Amino acid sequence: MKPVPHLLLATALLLGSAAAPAQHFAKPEDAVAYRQNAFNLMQAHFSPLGAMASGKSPHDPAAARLHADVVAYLAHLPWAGFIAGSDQGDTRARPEIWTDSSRFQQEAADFRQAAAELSQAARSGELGALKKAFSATSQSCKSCHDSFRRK
Ligand code: ASC
Repeated sequence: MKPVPHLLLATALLLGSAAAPAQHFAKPEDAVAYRQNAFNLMQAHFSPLGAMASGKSPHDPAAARLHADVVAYLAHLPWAGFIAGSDQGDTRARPEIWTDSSRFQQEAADFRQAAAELSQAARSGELGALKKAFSATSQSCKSCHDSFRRK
């Protein structure tokens, strides 16, 4: 077993649906960049899983495990970037993130849980499990975007 994915998984499972520690940002735009970078990296590792789930690319269980572990780990990161005052500038974040923050935090927790389950599904090596967990995770992305991200 490769040490890095294993360590990532152990950490992601340990964290469970808990939030990551707070970050310090000198300026609101640094917080925006931080969360956007986390989401961009997540997308880069989520999309090959989608290709496997849809049959656009062959099921490669080892690659799926690595991608899903990375997604499960990264799922903890962006939330710390939604600091007060970072609703301005180059962002699609809606004000509801701050005015309805308990619902936003619940969406984030649900997503971390979905991503942890995606990682477990990928580690089963079963394509059916991967498809199901990919779909559930994708629904979780969409649910949050529908309420909290501008078009
Ligand atoms: C992605 C991506 C998203 C989500 C979302 C799921 O690959 O970039 O924002 O999945 O489309 O509905």
